[in-house]
Amino acid sequence: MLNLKVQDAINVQIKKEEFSSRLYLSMAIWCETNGYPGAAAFLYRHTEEERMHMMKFVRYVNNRGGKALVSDIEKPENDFSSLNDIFTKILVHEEYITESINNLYGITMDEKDFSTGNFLQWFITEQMEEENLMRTILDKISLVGMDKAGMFHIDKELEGMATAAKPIPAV
Ligand code: OFO
Repeated sequence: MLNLKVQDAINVQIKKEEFSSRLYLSMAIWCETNGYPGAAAFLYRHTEEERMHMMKFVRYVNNRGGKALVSDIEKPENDFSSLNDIFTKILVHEEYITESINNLYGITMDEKDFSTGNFLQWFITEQMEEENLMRTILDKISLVGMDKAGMFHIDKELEGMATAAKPIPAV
């Protein structure tokens, strides 16, 4: 049976993962309607990844004899000023999620729930990878500044990343 404190903390994380998915969906829509089809493809994929994260937590809670919770969720921001604005906000958001996963891990250690701690290792690695990826993209965006041709290439590169990415595993 899953420790109740851990279950409650995971249910809060489920809400955050769902919010991440909806935030990236909102960003993808902005990109698609503002001439960045590659960034849109990249972010549509990221939307699905976040949903997969959410589902991983949902299935984990239920499989451990607990009950996952679907919560009310706030509306994400839906107007952005540029790709730079979007990727800056993604990085800030991912840093917040990393902190949240680390806090969750801290709760599992306090509660001596080592199985959940072990389960969280996947997310800890995932967060490091996501932060690195977003930092790399943001560096490139900063480098081209307002240059339209540079932006076009970044958009193409993001499209390539979306196409080359492995299929999202079913949870
Ligand atoms: Fe972006 O990793 Fe989940 O939230």
